[in-house]
Amino acid sequence: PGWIGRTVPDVIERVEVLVSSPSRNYVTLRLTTRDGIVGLGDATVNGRELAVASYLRDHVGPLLIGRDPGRIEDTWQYLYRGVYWRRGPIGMAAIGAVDIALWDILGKRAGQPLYALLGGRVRDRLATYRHAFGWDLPALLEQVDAHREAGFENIRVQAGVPGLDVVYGVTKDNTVYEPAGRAAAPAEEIWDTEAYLRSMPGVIAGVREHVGDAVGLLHDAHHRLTPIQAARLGKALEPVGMYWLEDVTPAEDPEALRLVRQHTTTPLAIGEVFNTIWDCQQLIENRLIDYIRVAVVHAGGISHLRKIFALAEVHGVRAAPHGPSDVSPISLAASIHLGVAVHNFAIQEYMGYPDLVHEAFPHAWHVADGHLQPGDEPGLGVTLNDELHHADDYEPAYLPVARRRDGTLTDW
Ligand code: KDG
Ligand code: MG
Repeated sequence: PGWIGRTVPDVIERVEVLVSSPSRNYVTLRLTTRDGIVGLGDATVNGRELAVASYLRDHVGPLLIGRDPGRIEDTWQYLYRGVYWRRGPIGMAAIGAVDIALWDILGKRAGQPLYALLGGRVRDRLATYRHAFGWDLPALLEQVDAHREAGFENIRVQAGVPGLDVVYGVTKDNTVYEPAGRAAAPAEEIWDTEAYLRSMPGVIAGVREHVGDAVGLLHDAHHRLTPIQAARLGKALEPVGMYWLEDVTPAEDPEALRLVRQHTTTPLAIGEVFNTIWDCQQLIENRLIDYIRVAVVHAGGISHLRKIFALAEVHGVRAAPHGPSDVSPISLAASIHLGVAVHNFAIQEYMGYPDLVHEAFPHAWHVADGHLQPGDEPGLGVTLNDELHHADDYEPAYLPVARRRDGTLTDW
């Protein structure tokens, strides 16, 4: 009776955690409220899917039942501060999934696309970059040309390395690239940084020569270099005028990037493996990077990304979230809504998905004229095609591990 004449808050009534494999593995959170509103969240941690699924099912889900879905920040704080052992990829991906799903519910309740609730558009369209790779320069240029013909203005370029059999971001036969292999244990690859440093600047310079000045070129070193090697690469690429050089050194060492920064004007990007604002605080406050790449799923959802981006805004660092095929189209939707509403958002990675993934997660976001658009459906604008989410399709898949030629384990 106390509620008569007032809006009765809705409550979360059902929590479902779906581990499925529409061609590759994803963990999806589906929250349903008493009023029948459905919110979707992505909780995929590539290669550790069942850990986050259990965290959600066994520890987080039961705490959500009966909660007001409108208390998004309070729920975030409850799931973060309410755990003595906090942070880390598994816990933060679980919080991220809940947060994304609650914003989705809020948008649907309001009948508004998420970007409208985040302050509305600050831009008409969102820049994106696609991946091009080729074992050698001619093969790489074929993919670069295909992306340009499709209207994309920014392209990540990865190439093979003479003397190596396997290289991150490339396939030897130039077919579809998917680093996670379905097997009981990770594949082992041999890595040789010196060979890479000898060949890569020339390949990237070759791409620049081919495309002219108008295309943004990006390259991902995937955390494999020492600071001085990274500095050498950055300097070698200065004449190319890169959009950015990504993940040059292992991400847990911010001081490494200070050394790199002292030697090169090539813009630096990092952050896809960060989980919280505290992982990037030093990098942002000391202006050691130009782009922060935190992913909405892995860094605590929309609520936490907004705080990271606000900190970055104060320090002239721009947002450029991770967008590989191992964050689901739900995460990508959240990122795109943020992307049109956040002033210091620069560019959204869009690796693309196999067709079955698009079918499994029908989505309002889309590509138009080489840019991303969130669409105008309420909330995130993503639904689930239940017929393509079967729990028994799940098979473990692992990212590779890398060893140097002498057998020492190194960063993949
Ligand atoms: O699961 C690992 C991938 O997300 C990562 O290798 C992709 O580095 C990546 C990128 O920039 O997309
Ligand atoms: Mg990367």
